[in-house]
Amino acid sequence: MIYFVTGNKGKFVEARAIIDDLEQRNIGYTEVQADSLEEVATFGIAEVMRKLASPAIIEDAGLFIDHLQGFPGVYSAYVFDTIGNQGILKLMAGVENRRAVFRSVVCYGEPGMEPRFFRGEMEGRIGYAPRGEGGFGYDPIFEVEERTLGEMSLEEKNRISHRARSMMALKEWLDLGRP
Ligand code: ITT
Repeated sequence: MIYFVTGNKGKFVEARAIIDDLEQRNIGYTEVQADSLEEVATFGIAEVMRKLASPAIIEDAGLFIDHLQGFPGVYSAYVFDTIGNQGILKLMAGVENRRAVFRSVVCYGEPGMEPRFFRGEMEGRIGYAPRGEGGFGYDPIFEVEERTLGEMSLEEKNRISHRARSMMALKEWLDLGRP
């Protein structure tokens, strides 16, 4: 059994559909201000290992918008909680280049072991208005081939998402016996 330390139920449900053996723990950790998702995760997993001392993962994810030079990126959680999807749509008003990428970095820790990282990405576009009731966070404004992630079922999102890819990479490594 592996703990997934996150306060985000949506993330957990998506990850759990790929790796059976996960249990959500919402014990929190400090998200340092850093330039990369990896750096945030490195500090996070060290803190989690001090608290839990058992196999655990954390995940840092972010939305990187081309036209905004990668913003909100590592600030995605703060930006979502402040200006939200409407704020992003405002920043993108009248912008033609709507290309964006979701990135996920999963960090696996175990007592006495160097942390391991697993990454996933998904390309898409920022829509013009929120659509769909599914998913969480930026899902209603992120389009992949005409539909937003908010309009997809969990199974559909998990066929293409950044998180599904990083979690699949973790799963493969676990299935190989953690080489
Ligand atoms: P934890 O840190 O507790 O895991 P969090 O929601 O703060 O939960 P992140 O810092 O990784 O997680 O998330 C960055 C932001 O990006 C946050 O607002 C999420 O809602 C959003 N986000 C992450 N993955 C997403 C996805 O698959 N679809 C839509 N939004 C997503």
